Order: sequence, then structure tokens, then C-alpha cells
Amino acid sequence: MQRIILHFDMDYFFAQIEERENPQFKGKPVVVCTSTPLSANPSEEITVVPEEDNNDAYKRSANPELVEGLGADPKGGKGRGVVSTSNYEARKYGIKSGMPISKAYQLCPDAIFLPVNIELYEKVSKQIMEIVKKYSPKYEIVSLDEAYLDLSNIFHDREIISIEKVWRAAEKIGEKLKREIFEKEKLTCTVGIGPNKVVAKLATESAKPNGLKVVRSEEVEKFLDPLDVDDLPGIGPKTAKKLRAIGVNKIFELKKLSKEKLKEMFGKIGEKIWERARGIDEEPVSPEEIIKSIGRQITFEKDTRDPELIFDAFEKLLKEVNKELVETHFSFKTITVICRYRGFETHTKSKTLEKPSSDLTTLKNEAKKLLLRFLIENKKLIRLIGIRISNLKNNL
Ligand code: DCP
Ligand code: CA
Ligand code: CA
Repeated sequence: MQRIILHFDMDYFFAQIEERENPQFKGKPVVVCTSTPLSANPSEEITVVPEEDNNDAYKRSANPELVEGLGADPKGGKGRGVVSTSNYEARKYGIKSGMPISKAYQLCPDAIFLPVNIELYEKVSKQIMEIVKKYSPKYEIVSLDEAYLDLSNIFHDREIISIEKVWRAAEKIGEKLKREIFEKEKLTCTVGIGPNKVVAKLATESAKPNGLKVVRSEEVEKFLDPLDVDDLPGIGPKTAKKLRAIGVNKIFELKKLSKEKLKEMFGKIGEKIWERARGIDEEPVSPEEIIKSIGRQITFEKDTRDPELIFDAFEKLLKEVNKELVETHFSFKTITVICRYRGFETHTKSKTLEKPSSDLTTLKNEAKKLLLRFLIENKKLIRLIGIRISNLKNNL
């Protein structure tokens, strides 16, 4: 069945809110940084910073003096935080999400460094989602600044008889949504529209910032072909590296590989990659999945291998995760433990249970086993540990 999916994503979200609140920042590079020891955002994805980011500049600036007085260090975290996001002026200097604050400081010492004010961003996010929800009863909030809307009901509008008019109507909805968010919140976003979620999201990416892009069904191939393989959801840095090693850089090159070959190289996800490269994606817009995971992480004040310290901190994280689990009435199937070593090298280990569980003892036992494996397998100092449960199911 043909569908029309709209995806929207707020532009440089945290930093744009800061600009709105402080008009004097407009036109200057603005960097929003996390430096609180505990992640403020429960379902925050862990950013895996590639090894090459662990350069000499970073090692030097692990020296706390360099980052003191930035104003982005509310709890005296001594510059151990990372860049949450930055505005487009700061991006011109090469500043990126996930980068250590100290590195961002070296790239652009004159930037305005601000701490994350998550309460404010969550409030703004809620207000935006209230606007968005009105555009379709079928919506899926992906994160604080991003959602999908299924607009397929346009097909049932009697006045819209040609497919051309359907796409035009969807585009008008996108324009209206952008206008309404801007009028009410004074913030810009980018909208992507396509026949499915994957294409809609890539359309958004291609039109950033403050853009709107419609990719009609018949344009999908032309749109996808020239993109880099790692633009495709499901292709992370590791997969992209393997593909590049065999001379596959762009999606049109990826399409030359058979489904069997991709399965052989990447397992189950290989099949999805084969489909997505052709713009095939049946994934529904599903409101049930608003909460996809529950997670907590902690950055140690000092890199450590002290088991007592590590397990104590871990116990606290587990308690918090469990508390949220109980409050939200979810059960989980997958437990993931995240470990970031000195130098930002980040690894995850997961365990998927046979059946969903909401039992604290199971969570504790399995999670501790995973953590222990990290401690045994790698002798490096640990900078951060985290726990995430996913594959959630509502028990209500
Ligand atoms: N975020 C974060 N840490 C990351 C990535 C993102 O804290 N590693 C936060 C800050 C962002 C917000 O999530 O403002 C949304 O993330 P996006 O990836 O959508 O990035 P931005 O909205 O900042 O920029 P863009 O204009 O590229 O969407
Ligand atoms: Ca965004
Ligand atoms: Ca986003």
C-alpha cells in the first residue's frame, strides 16, 4: 500500500533554543555541552566517538585548566563532558556532537560554551510535539526534536484525485507545520517527505537546516543513488568501513551487491541494507514505540579500574533504571552495558533474554555479568559506564 510519511527534525535543537533565549548570541558560535556526571536524558543514545578522535590535542587538553571558566562546567566536571550540539556557526570550525569540550575549545576558543539546560529543552520539545500531533493521529516521536507523521490519509481525501496532487498536499502540510512551529516557538526545523520512513528521514537530512524536501516514489532511486553508504540507516562506521574496503562508497555501488552477499557480510541486517538501498522500507509509524529504551550512564571523575567504585556506581545506575521500569510498566528483553575506556573508545555488550522480564534480579545478574566481562577482557582505565534496557513491552 502506498504511504506518505513526513519526518521532521529541529535544527541544532539545544543550541537554537539557547539562541532564542539569548538573542545576543545570534551569529556567534554557540556550543552546548554536557558535563554533569550522570546523563540527564534517560534514553540518551551513547555517542561512539571513533578512535581517531583520540588525538594528541585531546590528550593535552585532558588537563582541566584548559577548560575551566568556560561556563559549561556547572558541577566542576573538569571538562570531562562532551559537546551535545552546536549551532551552524560553530560547526564551521569542525565542532561536532560527541566531541570532548576540550577539543571544541581548541577548535574555537571564542565560542560561547553553555551547559545543557535539559528541563528547558524538554519543555520546548513537549510544546512542539503538541503542535505536531495535530497533523496526524498516526505519529511517532523518535527523540526530543524529531518525529514521523503518517499522512497517508491524504489518499482518502475525495478532492485530491491525482497522485501529483497528493504529493503537493503533503508538501503544503510540511510548509504549514514548519510555519506553525516557527510562529509559536520561534524555532526552525527541517521537514522531509517520502513514501516511507527511511526516505523521509534522508530527505530531512538532505534539506538541513530550515529546509523542506519532498522525494516522491518515482524520485527515490535518483535521490538515493548518489548518497554515501553511511547515510543509510543501519550502516554505522564499522559496516561502512567494510563496504569501503571492497570499493563500495555510494548507494548506487551498494546496489550492485546481491542480497546473499550482504547477508553473508553483515548477517540479518544485510537484508535490510539491501532493501533500504532500493528505498524499500515497510516500517510503520508506531506510537507504541515512543519509549524505545531506558538507560543511564555515568562518567567517573577520574578514569578508574577500581572494581568497588565501578560496581557501586553500576548498582546506582541499575536502581535508577529499575525505578523507571517500574514507573513506566515496561518489561525488557535486551540488556546492554556500555563501557567507555580512556581515550573515548566505546564498547557495548548486550544480552537478549528468551522472554520479556521486568525482574530486578534478572536485570542485575545479567548486567553485572556483562560488566564483568569488560573488566576481564580489557585492562584499560574506564571513563564511563552505562546500562540500557530495550526491546520494551508495555505490561499494561
Ligand atoms: N544530542 C546530544 N548528544 C549527541 C547528539 C545529540 O546531546 N551526541 C542532543 C543535542 C541536539 C539534540 O540532541 O540538539 C538533537 O540532536 P540532532 O542529532 O537532531 O542534532 P541537532 O538538532 O543539534 O542538529 P541538526 O540541525 O543537525 O539536527
Ligand atoms: Ca535536530
Ligand atoms: Ca534529531
